[in-house]
Amino acid sequence: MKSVIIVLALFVGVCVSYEAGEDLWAAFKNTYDRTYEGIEDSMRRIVFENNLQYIEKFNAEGNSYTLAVNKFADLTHSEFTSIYLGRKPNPEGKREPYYPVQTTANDTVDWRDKGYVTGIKDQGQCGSCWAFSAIGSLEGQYFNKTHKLVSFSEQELVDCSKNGGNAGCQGGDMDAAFEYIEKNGIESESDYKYRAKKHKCEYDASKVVTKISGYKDIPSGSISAMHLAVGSVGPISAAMDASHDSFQFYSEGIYHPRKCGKKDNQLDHGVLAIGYGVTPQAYWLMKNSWGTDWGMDGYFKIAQKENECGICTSSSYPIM
Ligand SMILES: *[C@@H]1O[C@H](CO)[C@@H](O)[C@H](O)[C@H]1NC(C)=O
Ligand SMILES: CC(=O)N[C@H]1CO[C@H](CO)[C@@H](O)[C@@H]1O
Repeated sequence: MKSVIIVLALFVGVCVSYEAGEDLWAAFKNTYDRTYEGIEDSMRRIVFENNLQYIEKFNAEGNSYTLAVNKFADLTHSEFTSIYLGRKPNPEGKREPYYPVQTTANDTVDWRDKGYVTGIKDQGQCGSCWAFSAIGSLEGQYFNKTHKLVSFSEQELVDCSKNGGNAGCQGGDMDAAFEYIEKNGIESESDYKYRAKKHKCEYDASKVVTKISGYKDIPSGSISAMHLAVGSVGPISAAMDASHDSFQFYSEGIYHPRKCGKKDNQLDHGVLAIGYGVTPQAYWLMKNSWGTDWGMDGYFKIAQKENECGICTSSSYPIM
């Protein structure tokens, strides 16, 4: 039963809060570039936590040496020996970190002015924010490449992307969405319309408009790297902690709640950073997917300082 709950907690991904305790596991995966899915993820997490407990207990005993979490901390001892004594693992992770090419960007940026951003969409009663976030940065990069602003299909991701724990209306992750698009390509919104409900996959390869060659992750937690990315690359997909009561009722101004998580496991909403500004304090300009009748005609501003609500924690964009 416990494991079922853990599996569910891991499957829902972005859009729904995780249970506490996931943060160390998330940090480990981030540091060592692991991508696990579903049951494998929950199993690895249990192994990791057992090892961590072992290490902590060991160190607390005050031995003549101490232990530390390293790249083997998600393996049982027998796996470690069977793998590393004669066999190498085949890590699936293919995240490419983003390294800024430019060292400066404009003080104020709004990609809507450059034609990179489609109109506000509405996810409806479906936890598909992750799909909207991923599609948003894809639309920007597609515009950069083709100078055509095309609305792409969130529904294809909802129905067809089951990789990386993506679960349609039950939540998902933007990077996993990119991996799906890299493999299968993406159809336009007009060919594969949004239903706000998971449906059987109706993917049609002949209708694919574009593929991507991969995606890049902004170095986790770096406000300056995020600033350069948003300032020079285009709209960037971002996850945030949207669990504070006030966000539901946000209207305008710079969002800066008293309590807001920054850790990956606390980020329950997928959004799109489409620019930034400095007045009256440094903020990110964000596109949401809750219709135009929420926030500032569907948009909102959020404070930059201290990586507010984790905007810089798990952000990324596709490469074409
Ligand atoms: C930055 O400012 C320059 C000069 O005003 C402008 O030409 C350019 O388009 C701006 N870049 C962005 C991303 O807004
Ligand atoms: C803003 C942005 O990403 N611009 C890029 C668009 O694509 C060209 C290459 O085709 C890049 O040189 C630009 O930097």
